[in-house]
Amino acid sequence: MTTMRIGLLFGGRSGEHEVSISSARAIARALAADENASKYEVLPFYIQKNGRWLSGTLPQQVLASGKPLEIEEQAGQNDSPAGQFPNFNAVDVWFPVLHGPNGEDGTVQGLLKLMQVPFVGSGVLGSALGMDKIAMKMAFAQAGLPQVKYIAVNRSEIWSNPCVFPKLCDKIEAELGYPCFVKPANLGSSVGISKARSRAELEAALDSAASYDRRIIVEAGVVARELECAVLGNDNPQASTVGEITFQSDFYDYETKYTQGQADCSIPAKVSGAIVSQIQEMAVQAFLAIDGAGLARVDFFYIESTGEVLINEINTFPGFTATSMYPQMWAADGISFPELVDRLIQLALERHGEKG
Ligand code: G1L
Repeated sequence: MTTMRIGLLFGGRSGEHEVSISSARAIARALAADENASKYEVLPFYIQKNGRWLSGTLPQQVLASGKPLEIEEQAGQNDSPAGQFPNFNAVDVWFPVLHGPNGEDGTVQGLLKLMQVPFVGSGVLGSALGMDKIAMKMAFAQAGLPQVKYIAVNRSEIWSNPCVFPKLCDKIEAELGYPCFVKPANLGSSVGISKARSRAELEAALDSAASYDRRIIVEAGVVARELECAVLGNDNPQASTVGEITFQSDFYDYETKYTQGQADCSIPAKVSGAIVSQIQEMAVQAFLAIDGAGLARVDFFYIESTGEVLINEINTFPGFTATSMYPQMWAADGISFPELVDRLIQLALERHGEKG
């Protein structure tokens, strides 16, 4: 049997550069594990923080060390992003282990699709909808999935017209109230997110979010438990055991939670079988609503006092190290990390073979 060449595309211009290196390392290790080693060969391609593409031995070094490659300020042929652009004929299946606001929001998928090569994960539409919170919520609403109340805002409503801004704040107060959460619509970054408890805080929060993204979302605050479910598949996706994220009470403020990730997880979540079934069903619906492919992690709010389950968001690029939630939830169903990586490659080939 000839080995299949797996192109690992990692690093990238986003704030998640280091996370991308960790995930790519975990995937490379899984491809070299006993059950996969005879089937696959890893070819790493590394995008530096300045956007320059590298192939050959340097990406191997980055994978081995787990550390970003320092950027050398050398003028020359290699400065352009396409410096050492990959030879697309040298790879059988791609793993785009990239995320973030700087061009990986469906654009890398567009490049791979244009090159007519198989790749792991969602396509252009699914990746783009998974990245933009406003478009994602519109897709969820259309699918009839319950979610927290929200208002979509454009930067121009905040910055350009002094008559519009007070009206916008009035509307947010009337429809959402306090506390509410103001976020850049682009999920790639955790920066620019704030909790508003008053008019003054709302005004400051909107101004801050507008400096990060043209599109902004304001969400009503809820007191809820946070549950997650992993989805795997293409046209007939399967949902995993449900997990719960808990936050140490001392750190239970929004900023800390999202910037420092002070979280513990418990798998399976301690909730009733009925809640588990409801979440699994909603996770699959959400995956189909955004045209997901391969994998996604779907996050929920569970309001215990009323029994309500609301969808929070879908992540088509979940954390992907051996200790991340996504692989852990599948591990609870008996799917090991190397097996998960193997299945994702099979799903990529399956999707590539279909028309459209
Ligand atoms: F290729 C997969 F499997 F679809 C894939 C790609 C990227 C899985 C998970 C990720 N995750 C990330 O890239 C990251 C957000 C953890 C780092 Cl940038």
